[in-house]
Amino acid sequence: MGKLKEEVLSYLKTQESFASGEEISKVLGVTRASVWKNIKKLQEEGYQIQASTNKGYRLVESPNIITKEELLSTLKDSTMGQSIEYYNEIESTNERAKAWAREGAVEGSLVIADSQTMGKGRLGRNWVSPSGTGIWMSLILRPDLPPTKTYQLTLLAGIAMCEAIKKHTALEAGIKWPNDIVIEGKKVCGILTEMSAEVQCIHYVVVGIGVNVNTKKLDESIPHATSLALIGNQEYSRKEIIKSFLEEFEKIYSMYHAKPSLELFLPTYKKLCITLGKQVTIIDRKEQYIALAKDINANGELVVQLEDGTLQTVLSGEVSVRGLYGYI
Ligand code: BT5
Repeated sequence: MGKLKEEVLSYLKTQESFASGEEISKVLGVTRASVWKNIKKLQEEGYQIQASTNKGYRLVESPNIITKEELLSTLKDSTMGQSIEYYNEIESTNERAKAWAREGAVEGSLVIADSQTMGKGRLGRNWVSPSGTGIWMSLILRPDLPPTKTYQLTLLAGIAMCEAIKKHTALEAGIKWPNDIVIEGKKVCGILTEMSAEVQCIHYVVVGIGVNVNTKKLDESIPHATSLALIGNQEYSRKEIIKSFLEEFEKIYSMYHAKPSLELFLPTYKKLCITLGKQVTIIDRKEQYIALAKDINANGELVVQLEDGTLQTVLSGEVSVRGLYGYI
């Protein structure tokens, strides 16, 4: 059923005006009754489809929901998002993506959920993922890279998400090294990259991304968080942001894959990186110290200057970076 519904939706999208039931049934090679059945289903999901006895059907408006059909119908020729699993509710899209990757999911496969009951941050932290408001998704990659470079994909995903947010909302998002996307000093998006690898080769990488899009009231447990809607004072289309992200990421990823170096992307990353030039507290497993964030090096590591003047590199994944007086 899903496939035909998706095809009917795709067809209506290509039409400027009405398409008759007969025309649709001919093009798709199905009966008029099944066209009508699928139109009804789309209407139940919130698509406004005008039906006229003489003229046929016309898509007036798509709802602000994320469905697999909707995404697949807008992502025709891309590798990223070519295969999608969608859940109304799931424990964690990263966990499902890892299982799917072990089952053989191809590169670009995407798991999306409307809500997560056990969304994960880094280092065992929790990610708040309520229904109807956010983007909670995990992208499966199978890069031909040494495993030590995997964390660089997090930086690239951050750039792609900033671009997607800017394109769709015109809001200026920055990156708090390494993986938080921040607007007006508050976190709107987090990225969690996980992988399965041997010493020399990567089996798969899962890039998990959470974005607060239309959240009106954030959970009390996350006072330094915000949403695109709270900043921009309007609701945004989750699927358009997902689509823009996948397009941006696909471009960046293929360039990076052709020449696995951050060189081309560092200027953009540094421009977006709000951590640079700030006094930060570095918190790792053993200790906590204050330093000045000076630079991002060619590997994507943060270079900090300690109080005695010595420079030190900080690897992502191992530490948290906090501003001296709060989150950034
Ligand atoms: C992250 O971790 O920022 C990575 C978050 C990745 C979430 C995505 S959603 C889809 C996929 N499936 C998953 O299960 N996870 C990924 P970290 O840097 O450790 O930040 C976690 C911290 O951010 C928490 O301890 C909270 O303080 C804060 N936080 C939790 N939920 C938040 C939210 N919705 N918005 C902003 N901040 C949040």
